[in-house]
Amino acid sequence: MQKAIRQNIFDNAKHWVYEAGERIRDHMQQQFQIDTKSNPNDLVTEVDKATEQFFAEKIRSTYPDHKLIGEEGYGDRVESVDGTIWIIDPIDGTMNFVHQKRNFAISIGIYSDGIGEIALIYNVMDDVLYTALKGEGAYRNQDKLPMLSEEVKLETSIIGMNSILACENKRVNEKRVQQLIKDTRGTRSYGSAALEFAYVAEGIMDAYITMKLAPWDFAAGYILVDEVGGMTTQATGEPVNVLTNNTIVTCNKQIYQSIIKEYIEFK
Ligand code: 2AM
Ligand code: CA
Ligand code: CA
Ligand code: CA
Repeated sequence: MQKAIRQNIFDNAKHWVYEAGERIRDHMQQQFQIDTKSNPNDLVTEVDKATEQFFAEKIRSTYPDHKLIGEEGYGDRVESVDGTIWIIDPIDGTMNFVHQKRNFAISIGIYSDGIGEIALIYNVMDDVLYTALKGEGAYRNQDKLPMLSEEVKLETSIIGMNSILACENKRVNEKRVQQLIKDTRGTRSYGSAALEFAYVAEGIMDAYITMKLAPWDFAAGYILVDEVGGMTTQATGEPVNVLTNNTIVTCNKQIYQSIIKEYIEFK
């Protein structure tokens, strides 16, 4: 993607993210409708939907040839990575949004012919915007994030994961996951995949492991972590596919091999 074109898209995306964030904060002051999707704990609100619609209208009127993949169904049917694709989660961490009124993010990854070019992850209530442009590094607000430390070791690492991973688990050997928890300094679970990626990119968490993410959960985070020299693959070690659900390991490179080879064992 041409640099000037990319900068124009990024500038608009950033502007829209801040505007969407403001709308979400306003909307939260009023009553909003909460529904469930696949199960009673799978929440969606009218704010999730309104936010995705807001982006869909902006993108379609400004860039009619771009495509959109979004969680709430206002996107396009996208079957190939050709062209420019916006992959958007209007609210990542809806359960946090509903229950905690914080710890959720707007996540936008923009891909050109399958290559991740632009990432924005906006922690709406903390007003912290993580951004990245391919090859130009990653930022937390105005501050450039340093490359991830080469000194990181598993025994002093903090690892993000959902507690379900360590319980009885159909996909991976939970005994190995429990051993990983014992062998690291500690675990965290923030409830927003996009923010967990951002924390890995920021170096305040050394890995994030999960058995199921949709494209809108990881599209931005993948680009952000890549820009600080981190590693992201499926938990099998295979490359991530941005058009499908994936298992994900994203982490500091120093501990990647150990996590994949010694602790994640598919049944
Ligand atoms: P959401 O809030 O946008 O639905 C919670 O641990 C994280 O997992 C959030 O990023 C959440 O995104 C995501 N998530 C929730 N349900 C999911 C599902 N069925 N598949 C993949 N990711 C999911
Ligand atoms: Ca959801
Ligand atoms: Ca999500
Ligand atoms: Ca969401």
